[in-house]
Amino acid sequence: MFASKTVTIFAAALATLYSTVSAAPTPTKNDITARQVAPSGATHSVVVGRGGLRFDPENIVAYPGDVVEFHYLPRNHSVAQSNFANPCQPIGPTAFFSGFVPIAEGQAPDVFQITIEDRNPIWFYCSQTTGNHCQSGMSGVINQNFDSNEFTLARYKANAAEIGGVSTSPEVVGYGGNLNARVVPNPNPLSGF
Ligand SMILES: *[C@@H]1O[C@H](CO)[C@@H](O)[C@H](O)[C@H]1NC(C)=O
Ligand SMILES: [Cu+2]
Repeated sequence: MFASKTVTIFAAALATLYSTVSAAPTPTKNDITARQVAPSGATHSVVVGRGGLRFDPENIVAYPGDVVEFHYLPRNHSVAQSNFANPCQPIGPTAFFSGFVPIAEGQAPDVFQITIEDRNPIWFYCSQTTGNHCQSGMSGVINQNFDSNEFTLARYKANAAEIGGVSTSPEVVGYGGNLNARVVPNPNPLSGF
């Protein structure tokens, strides 16, 4: 449903572009629509545990319809959804959760995916309590509000270190409500990072 709507809008924008190709190059409303719609469907890979207790990248910009895909490096990490106000804790019963992924070498055979549905910030953390990963800075955000000096990833991490307490894991693996969280086979398990 999303895809066909996207195609329709994009086709309309393209038609407008072609019909105005010899006109003055002033941006039109339709040009702006085309630029906003075009990024849909991208997959953003996040490497869990690259460079120590962190996600890489840890600050992601994604559009509705994009997939964020988590690949795990060795140790025993997880990906869990929180909100800004309660770092290192599940956002509630709808929180997405990858489960723990212990791995000795290479990349885990499975990846964890969510599909972005809007531009609202999505906060996530590793809920590993052995070594206090979240309190040590293992957290990230999708679509941080860059107009705010308050709701930043740096502030989330500072709060996690200060008030994160002992991390809690969501009870259910997967879920994530409309984000449609799921564990799927790693499409490229032999690739290095
Ligand atoms: C991974 O971490 C979880 C949560 O701390 C723990 O229950 C599990 O035993 C660990 N697995 C391994 C293989 O260390
Ligand atoms: Cu971790």
